[in-house]
Amino acid sequence: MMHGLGVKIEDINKRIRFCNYLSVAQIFLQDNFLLNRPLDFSDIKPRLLGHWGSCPGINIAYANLKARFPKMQFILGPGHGYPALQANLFYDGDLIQAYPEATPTLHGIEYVCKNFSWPYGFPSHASPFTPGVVAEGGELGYSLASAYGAALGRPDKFVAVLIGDGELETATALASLNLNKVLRSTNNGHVLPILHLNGYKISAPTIYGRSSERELLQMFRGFGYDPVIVDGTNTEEFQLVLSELKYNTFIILKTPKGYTGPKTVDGLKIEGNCAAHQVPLPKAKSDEKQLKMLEKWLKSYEFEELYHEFTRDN
Ligand SMILES: Cc1ncc(C[n+]2csc(CCOP(=O)(O)OP(=O)(O)O)c2C)c(N)n1
Repeated sequence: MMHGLGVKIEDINKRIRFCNYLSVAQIFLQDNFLLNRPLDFSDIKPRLLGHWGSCPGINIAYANLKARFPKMQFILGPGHGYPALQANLFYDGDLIQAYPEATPTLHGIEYVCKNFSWPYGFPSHASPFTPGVVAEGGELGYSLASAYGAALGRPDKFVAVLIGDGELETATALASLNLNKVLRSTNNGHVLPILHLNGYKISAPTIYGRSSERELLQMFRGFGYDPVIVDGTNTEEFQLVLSELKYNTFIILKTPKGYTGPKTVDGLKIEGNCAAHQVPLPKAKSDEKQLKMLEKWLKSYEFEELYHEFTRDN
């Protein structure tokens, strides 16, 4: 059903599920990509390498932004959520421009998943081999400055930038918050900064994750923004905020790190914790229990329905 906001909330949620599934599949699977048979140890990649924790928030941000601003330029602070970025580029048919095998078919899905973090395949981080990627990054802190730079002298541009909450602890990112004062003229494009508040870095909470909402709102107001807190798990709320953007809106996007992934593994909290940062089921290739957890996790996205719609519509 078309929402009063002019977008289909259901379609956005489906896209998020699609990209979450593909993110997990890229990290773990070397075969059985549609789960046509029970998952087996031989389906799992021999070396599990990637970052899950950031992916769900990236998928939420990308899907919501694309629905409202199809021509946006998207800048991703921490580039290690690459399975999510790649899933979205695949979904939109952007990846195929550089990789002809990334077709909207089962073969395309196999190709993208198998080649993630694979010798001579796709790297585990955003890189210059990725269509649309200008700077490889690696060092946190430059996303916001890059966004303002991209909009400079380009009134036609809409640049959305997802800044990691760990990233915003760097001096560079913090100082870049002042750039809104330089870019106010009408000759420049619109920059929409989004703080990806998933609460954690690699192995510890972030400062902003432990700040009160009042502290956060006051901080961004102090820099001249009009901050608004968005619950990333509520697509309707996100779309409402996107429909009412002002020139100085600053979105604080809250999602639990590793949202929709395993809740706990061997008693350790994963979802909503730094333990979700990289690979949450590291023993999936040898431990029966973890393999079953992975299967349950993948199945939770009900990918089959999405896959049929995706291959039919493209
Ligand atoms: C300047 C700099 N310092 C430290 C690192 C190491 N590092 C890589 S990822 C990361 C945590 C990033 O956390 P956050 O920005 O919150 O991203 P998330 O994965 O939670 O989305 C750190 C500290 C780095 N890449 N660059």
